[in-house]
Amino acid sequence: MSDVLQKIQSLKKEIELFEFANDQSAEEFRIKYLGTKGIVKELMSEMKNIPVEQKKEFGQILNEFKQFTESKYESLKQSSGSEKISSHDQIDYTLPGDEMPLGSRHPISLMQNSILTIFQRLGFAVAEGPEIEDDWHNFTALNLPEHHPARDMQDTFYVQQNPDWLLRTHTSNTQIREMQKNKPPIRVICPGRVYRNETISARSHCFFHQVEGLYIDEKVSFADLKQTLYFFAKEMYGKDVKIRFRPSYFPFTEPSAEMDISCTLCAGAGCTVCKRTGWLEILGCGMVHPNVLQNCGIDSEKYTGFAFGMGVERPALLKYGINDIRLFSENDVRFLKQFTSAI
Ligand code: 2NM
Repeated sequence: MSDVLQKIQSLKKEIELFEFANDQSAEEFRIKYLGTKGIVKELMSEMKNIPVEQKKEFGQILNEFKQFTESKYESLKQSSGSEKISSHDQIDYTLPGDEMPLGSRHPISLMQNSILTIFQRLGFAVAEGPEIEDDWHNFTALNLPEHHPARDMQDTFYVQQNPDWLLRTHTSNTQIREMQKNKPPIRVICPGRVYRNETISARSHCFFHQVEGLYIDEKVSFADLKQTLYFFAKEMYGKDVKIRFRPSYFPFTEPSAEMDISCTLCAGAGCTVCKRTGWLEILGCGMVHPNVLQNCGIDSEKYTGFAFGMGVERPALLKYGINDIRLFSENDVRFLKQFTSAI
């Protein structure tokens, strides 16, 4: 019996010193001391070895030990619970959240979107087409004769496996596809990336972006072309901008013209950007050649139309004061994060 009493004494000391370590401590304590295979149960089973005359005394000691253990368990449980509540209380919900890094729109997208928005307001629908195109949609349909220099290997990237395929050299392929698909009136604006086999420098790249427009209906005239593009220039570059048209040549339009705007930096006085001319060339345009309409199944006796095309990189360089076109495709985040806008 004294062996057992000594054991109980040392167990009491052990239990007294039992410390809360984590949420699992209370449960570990319960299993060890109060569980069905725990120490208290084990001591109870000692009863059968105790002489009859000592059973009453042992029973009392054992009961007292059990209560002692149970109250320690209760206090452990409570302290673990209160610990939870206090760590919960320590969270300050008024603190600002972690900042989410916001991306920024690419300057080419910004410029392209401002161009598109102006024409969308005039009733033009945005149309997109493939960057890998066949010879017919990129050249033949556009009235480019078989041996036109633009088809030269030096200007066009051809697909090695099939030389009938190429990387489009302008977005006009999309306008051809729109004319094949739809009946007039047709009013589309076609943005996208185009490719030319050119040496990469600060001024030019082997790929760049264009926005081209097309309007076909009965009685569309050069006056419609001029007013549409004049409206565009004023919306894009400010109401005081001046425009002028110079005669030009494209195989797909007749007559053809180039449109200049008064220099946005010196307002026409003459500076290094406009090479002292006071003018900046911003787009090419013209009345769609009857051959092009016929190639797309549109009756050129009944319908006429105008078309225009402009690059996106040059106006973006001008607007943002950038001096190297290669920055647009280097994906340097220090460059890209400087451009912010809602669209
Ligand atoms: C330009 C200049 C002039 C043009 C013509 C066509 C089409 F498909 F209707 F024939 N699309 N784009 C065009 C006309 C493009 O870019 C400088």
